[in-house]
Amino acid sequence: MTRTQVGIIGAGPAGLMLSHLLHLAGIDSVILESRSRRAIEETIRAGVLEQSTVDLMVETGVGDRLKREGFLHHGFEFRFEGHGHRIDLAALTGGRSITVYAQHEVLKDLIQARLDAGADIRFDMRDVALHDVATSPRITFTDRDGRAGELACELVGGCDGSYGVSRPAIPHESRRDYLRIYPFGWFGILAEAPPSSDELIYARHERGFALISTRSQEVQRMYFQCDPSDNVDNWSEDRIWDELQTRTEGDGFRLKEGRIFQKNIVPMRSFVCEPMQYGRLFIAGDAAHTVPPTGAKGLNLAVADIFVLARAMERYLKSGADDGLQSYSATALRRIWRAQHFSWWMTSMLHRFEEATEFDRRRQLAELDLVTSSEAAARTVAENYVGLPLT
Ligand code: RFL
Ligand code: PHB
Repeated sequence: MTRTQVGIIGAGPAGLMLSHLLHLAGIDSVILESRSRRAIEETIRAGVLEQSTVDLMVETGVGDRLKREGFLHHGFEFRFEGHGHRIDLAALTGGRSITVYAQHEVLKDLIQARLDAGADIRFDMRDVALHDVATSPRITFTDRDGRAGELACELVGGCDGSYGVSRPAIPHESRRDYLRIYPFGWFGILAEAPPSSDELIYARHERGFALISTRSQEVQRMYFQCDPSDNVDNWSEDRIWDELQTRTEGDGFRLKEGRIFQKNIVPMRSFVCEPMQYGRLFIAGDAAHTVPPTGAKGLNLAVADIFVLARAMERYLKSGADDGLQSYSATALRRIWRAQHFSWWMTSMLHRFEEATEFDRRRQLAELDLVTSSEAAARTVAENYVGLPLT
């Protein structure tokens, strides 16, 4: 049996950041993770970091590589009806911006920092299960050699993503789930090509949504709306490029094409679990909520939850005061619901809905016209996209 102050399930952005912030406050934690370090460091997911995520990483000493290798973007483009319209994030938000830096690079930096500081991170753990979370929590697991283990802790950080064991450990009668499933998914690719644009492009087209993002001067990340039950093998390179070129055409714009070396399809959901706590268990990040990726909020929300949770845990463990822990869920949920609204709004404004009438389509275009021609409306988009300050 191992003892620690905070037992953390999951070594994603939420779990690693929690362990990192607790360590800086002098608090011990152990992370139990079901995947291998290599799998975590190679899974392709998010790419956009809000200003406050970047600031937190830099201020807590894990932002050196991000500062060197991340791409600072001061704007992005909405593209519809064959024309691009720039949203000047910096001008509209008093100088705030976003940074394009892949999630797995954030994870590499956090894992390295934790291991350098002597952290106990256990990868490849199986059968992770929670016990007695209402009173004195224990976590049982099977390690990579097949041996049973047990971790006793004062508090638990449930940071194990959408399909983990933490959320189900909150009894049904003590929580409420809110769910919306969208009738489409995103087809994502990585391609060996130079950037086609200096900034991200969110395109609305009669054939559906497309997003042009980037990873480096040599690798580009792009997505297009698809049937969530489609199979990536139905899409040849030529078919993918035709679709992306069509959905982004206009003003003489052409995407620079190259070899596609990764393809995947992501389903789209909006989900919130309330409250995000039960007894001594506190869930954070995707374990508690999911947003469709259109607002680029998932990773950033996970970090924002942890910013609140780490302080509350520190206060409790150092002084016994549990007011921060008691209000964790309510504090985090305010930002979460605003991000839910923004992500839903961006999704509804940019995607093709099969059941949409001609009226719906004209209204959708009028909305895009509004956010690209009214400074007040553009500012609302920009403030939400760069993210609210951490409080
Ligand atoms: P994670 O990253 O899913 O990490 C959870 C970890 O827990 C482990 N785990 C377990 N460990 C032990 N026992 C168990 N029973 C376990 N079950 C699971 C998992 O192996 C994993 O390592 O959750 P976390 O930390 O809350 O982080 C959330 C973010 O990963 C997620 O919100 C973002 O990736 C969402 N997202 C984006 N977010 C952004 O902020 N900006 C973006 O540009 C952005 N783009 C995206 C995205 C997500 C995407 N996909 C693939 C869903 C683009 C895509 C395509
Ligand atoms: C990405 O680069 O992966 C990305 C960018 C913006 C989004 C979602 C994903 O809204």
